[in-house]
Amino acid sequence: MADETWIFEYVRQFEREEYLLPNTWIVVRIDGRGFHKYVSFTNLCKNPIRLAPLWLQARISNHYGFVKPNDIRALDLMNAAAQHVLHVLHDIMISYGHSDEYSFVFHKSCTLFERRSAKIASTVVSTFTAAYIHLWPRYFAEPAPTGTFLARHSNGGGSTNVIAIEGNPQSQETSREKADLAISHLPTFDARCISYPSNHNLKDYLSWRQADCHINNLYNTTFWALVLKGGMSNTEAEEFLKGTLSSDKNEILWSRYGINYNNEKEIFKKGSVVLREYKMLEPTEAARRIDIDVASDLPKEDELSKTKREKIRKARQKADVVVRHIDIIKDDFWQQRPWLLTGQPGSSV
Ligand code: DGT
Ligand code: MG
Ligand code: MG
Repeated sequence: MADETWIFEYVRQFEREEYLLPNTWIVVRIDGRGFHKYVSFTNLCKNPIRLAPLWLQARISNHYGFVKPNDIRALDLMNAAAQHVLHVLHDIMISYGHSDEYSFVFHKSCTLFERRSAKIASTVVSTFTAAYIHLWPRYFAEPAPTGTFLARHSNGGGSTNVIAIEGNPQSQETSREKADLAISHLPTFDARCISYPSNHNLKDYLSWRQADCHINNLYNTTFWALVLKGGMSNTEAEEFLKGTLSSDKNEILWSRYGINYNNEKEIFKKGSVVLREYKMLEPTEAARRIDIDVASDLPKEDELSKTKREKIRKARQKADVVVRHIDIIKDDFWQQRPWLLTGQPGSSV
């Protein structure tokens, strides 16, 4: 039988590969599938009777009781899974995530899997998902902390009709029951590869994701304040916010509920950046040394000597992979961290 495999081998000809363009940045964006199903309304309100219709509706889809508008456990878990991906795949220079998504950026010079799109995307997403599932119990063993935005602001706004799990033993119990992952509701992620030809395109891509984080978070924060503190229905809050600008939402939060949006946690407002940490350059020194749009690149990996390749791999392996909640839109971010674009590991911190 073994000798006759050639009879079947023609089937290989049906396989098609997409090779990503050489010398372009490869971004793999992963996104949670159906994550709205993990959200709970029940753990947010001390007055479930008033919100009964909402509550009943939510029970249908809610499973793990993510806290609205942000569940720090869920975000920390996403970040830990992303850190693991950077530890495993040293060609990734930086990643950025918020909500249920993460973008992983491979250096232009990367030759991993001969730049085959399907191999790269599937390796990233399965590595991320495996870590997410493995680490889940570490982040969801405890009920959500009560320091979520509505709880923190419940005094300032003079209103008391909101959260928290702490004040609602029933919700606490429900939350514990839901800590274990159920086979019927295992979190999964999809993935796609995109290649960007210039440093400028790459920076704009990441800026776009961070701007999206800001817009969504401001909207969600205001929306849930109107619903949970202001007693509006979902539809009423949605209508109310139609056509409003960022400044209007900031004003609504402040004047109605005493919430200063600027004081919200950075992780909620800016999302999370995961990168290898080296010694940062002073902005002035950095500006002299690097023009971010034409930053010199490493030669293609296969053009480097084996020794040089090994040296780079080891330096990347040794570096700490850290999580930061900072502005990545401004040039400063890139100028202080030239290794992100050049691919040359910096000096250790
Ligand atoms: P998809 O991606 O098309 O399969 O559908 P979804 O449901 O994953 O929707 P998507 O990715 O557009 O939006 C992310 C959902 O995840 C959104 O409904 C809010 C939810 N989510 C993510 N992180 C948190 C969190 O920390 N707290 C809460 N309450 N919800 C979150
Ligand atoms: Mg999703
Ligand atoms: Mg999403």
